[in-house]
Amino acid sequence: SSTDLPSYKVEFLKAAIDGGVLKFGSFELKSKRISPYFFNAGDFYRADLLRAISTAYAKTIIEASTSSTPLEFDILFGPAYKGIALATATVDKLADLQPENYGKVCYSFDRKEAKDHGEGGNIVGAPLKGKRVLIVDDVVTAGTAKREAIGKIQKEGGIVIGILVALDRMEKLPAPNGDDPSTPMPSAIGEIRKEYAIPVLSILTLDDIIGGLKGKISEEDIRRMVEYKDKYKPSD
Ligand code: OMP
Repeated sequence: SSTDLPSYKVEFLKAAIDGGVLKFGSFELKSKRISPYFFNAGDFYRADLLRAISTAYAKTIIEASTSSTPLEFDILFGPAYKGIALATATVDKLADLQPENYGKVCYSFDRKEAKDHGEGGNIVGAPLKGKRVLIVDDVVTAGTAKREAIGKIQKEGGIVIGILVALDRMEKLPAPNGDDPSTPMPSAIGEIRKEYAIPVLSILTLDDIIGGLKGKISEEDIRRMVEYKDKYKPSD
């Protein structure tokens, strides 16, 4: 139930529902999967909602940093475009909450199109070369977008130490045979963890949403989420 979640996660989930960021219906994903729910982090554009998500990211980072595997980083990297506002707001929030630890943390993001005049380059914000970089982004489904971000950062000489997303949809990698749901495949997020040997953290998982929203949204929406979860459940 929602009472098992830390209060900042419950507040974040509430903001996502109240702000219409989390929607129910039928949505085609980047992976072509048809999902009964969609989480659009681009909809956190109102001041109170932006604060809700930057607070939740910052608290997830702080919580992870007091655990056995502290997250030590120099730069929060937000992939363009949605990640730009998220990384910038989160850096500000971290410095607000813990100025001693995070007062000098930097933000950075990529240009969608390389600039060939003026200062040039593919990155806006802190230069990545030789720096420890934590990626902040919206959602992981199949993991494709995160692999692209890691590639861009490594090309600039940055060291990716982890990924933080708002939502882990808990889905499996796409199967090579046209993503037939009956083909067993490992977890998309789990494969990124293994392949790059980095932590991948999320504010919420699909299980948190299902648990947190029971009794708060229609039983039919819950049933369709559970059914979808089962359909794309990882084999590991
Ligand atoms: P993968 O690259 O398949 O992991 O998809 C993740 C991306 O899909 C995110 O960065 C979003 O651009 C988009 N997305 C959402 O924003 N919210 C969702 O609930 C689902 C997706 C998606 O298309 O899978």
